[in-house]
Amino acid sequence: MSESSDQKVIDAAPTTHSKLAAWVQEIAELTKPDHVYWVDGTQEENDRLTAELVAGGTLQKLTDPSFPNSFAAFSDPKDVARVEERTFICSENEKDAGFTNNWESPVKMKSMLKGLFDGAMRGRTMYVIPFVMGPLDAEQPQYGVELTDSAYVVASMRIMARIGNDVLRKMEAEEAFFVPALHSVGAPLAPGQDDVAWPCNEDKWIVHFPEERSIWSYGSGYGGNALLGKKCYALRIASVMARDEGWLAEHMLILKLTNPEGKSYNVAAAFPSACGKTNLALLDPTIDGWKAETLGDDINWMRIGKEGELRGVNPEYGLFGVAPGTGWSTNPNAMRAITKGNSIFTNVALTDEGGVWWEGMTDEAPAHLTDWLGNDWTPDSGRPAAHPNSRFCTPISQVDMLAQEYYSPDGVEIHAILFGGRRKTTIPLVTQARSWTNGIFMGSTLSSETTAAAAGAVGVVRRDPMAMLPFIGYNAGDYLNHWDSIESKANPERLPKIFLVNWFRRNAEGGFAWPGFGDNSRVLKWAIDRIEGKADAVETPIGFVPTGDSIDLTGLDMTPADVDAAVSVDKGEWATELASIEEWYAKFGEALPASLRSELDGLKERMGA
Ligand code: GTP
Ligand code: SPV
Ligand code: MN
Repeated sequence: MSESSDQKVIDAAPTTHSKLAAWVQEIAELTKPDHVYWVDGTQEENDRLTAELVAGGTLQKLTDPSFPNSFAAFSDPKDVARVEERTFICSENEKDAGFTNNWESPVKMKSMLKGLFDGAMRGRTMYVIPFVMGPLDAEQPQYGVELTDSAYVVASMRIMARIGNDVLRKMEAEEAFFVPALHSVGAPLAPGQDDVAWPCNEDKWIVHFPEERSIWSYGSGYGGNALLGKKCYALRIASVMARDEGWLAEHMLILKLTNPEGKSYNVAAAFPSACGKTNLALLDPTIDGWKAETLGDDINWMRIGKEGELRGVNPEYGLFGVAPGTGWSTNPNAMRAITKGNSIFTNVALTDEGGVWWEGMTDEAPAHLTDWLGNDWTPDSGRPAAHPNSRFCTPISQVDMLAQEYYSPDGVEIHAILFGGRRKTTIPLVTQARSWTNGIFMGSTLSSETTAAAAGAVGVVRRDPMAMLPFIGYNAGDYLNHWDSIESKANPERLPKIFLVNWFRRNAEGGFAWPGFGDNSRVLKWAIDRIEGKADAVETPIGFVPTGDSIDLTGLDMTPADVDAAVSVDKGEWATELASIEEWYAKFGEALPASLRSELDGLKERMGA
């Protein structure tokens, strides 16, 4: 970078935040963009950036009036999901990253990354995005600044997080700490070189420095790899902050439920990627008199409140939802939010009317589409029109059922926690934990068949503690210990009750044993009735499951015997499960909390194993 452009960077820095100005200067010198642009977050700016993205071919403006002010983007086919094997936690000590994370020494990693980032933004603009996770009027606003050379990331971050001038002004006034989050698609342009619609690099690095609380992401423009406020900050870095400060940063939806008596309960639920968080967060109850309101669909920051209660806040500002399977019959609330407009769709199919479509949006597929790869598509094509990890990115404020408390910096009291995964067998529809630690045991052994949300094989059972396997920013054993220790930090009377759920169990015919979606309200009703001491349960070795007639089946074509089957605990299946849990726990070595080892021993004893 020449003297004069260095000067330009300093002059252009419209901030009195000296650390921020210095960091932007340092990164501009390293990455050598043509311009540095400070994002103000206004509508005019967004209109300008999206127009530029349309002109450059990254975005396509939708012309179907059902999707006002909305755009479609199509990624490089090699850049369609989070890349877990390229994700690193570079703590000072390898032990602090633990066996669930990739690790490299921070010094080595930084020096390698500095090489990659050297000149990485040539020919591009470096955007400076001041953002805050959670409300700006929080007692301690959690600031971040993302530097990125992707305008698509700017437009998406504007939906997913609170960004821009208001954030910057408040950050300056406090000369506040912020998480420095650096992102480049890793595709510098030589003078005169034409850009492509979706620049990226085959070499991808999603790197976290937990002690420094910083993020360096290189080579991908997609989702959680690039929108750094989301998984990188609000889960991986925040989980480390939470460990140090006595709170929890979790991969959870938050849902407010009000029963027919008018009493409200807030339920948080941790399910692995593409296992139903967004769907449950936008639940349309199928039982009379129950009302559901959305608080969050992916991330829940929980702190202990003044009365020792656990309080949850959704730090995000938008929904980044799996498109396929989101439809007018399965998730009308999501469809209503999406069709209000102001959305960015990535890797979905285009209709001939200039709208978008994906598998499951409507019962019948349109006769003709342009698929996510740009090919003609008809229902006979024999392949999906939308990528299985295609996404809608929509402001959460457009959700009609959004609870007013979403905007409250104090969040809401969490009354119940669900852990859930995608398992064809073994795991009952719902099981109530015997105690807090028994609930932590359930969370720690949570398992799910892998999905398209991450690169790699799909359908393989893997353990995913608290649905946080790809997101725990430190040693997983310490993480479980931290969870267990919440019991002694909180008011035991106010601790949430813990439940294990599985919407995906199969019946003898191979179909789903439970209808799922809106009917999950029936399971939530049972859980809340349990909290109120009203619902019946059977004690099994793994915990309390509903009696066949304690689940409200009104209006469903199901019998109590079907419920019995959906919640059955099969000794044979559990023998296999226990062996697999043993193997899983062995990986933790010394770091496994003794309380969880006793939980496993107790379970084996109860199982007669
Ligand atoms: P991420 O955003 O990747 O973290 O995923 P998520 O946990 O928000 O999952 P989402 O709600 O988007 O659902 C993922 C897939 O699971 C979709 O294809 C849904 O149609 C399907 N799904 C969600 N809930 C249910 C359910 O209750 N039963 C069944 N059978 N499928 C469900
Ligand atoms: C997930 O994979 O859990 C997502 C999508 O929610 S991403 O933001 O890409 O992580
Ligand atoms: Mn989701």
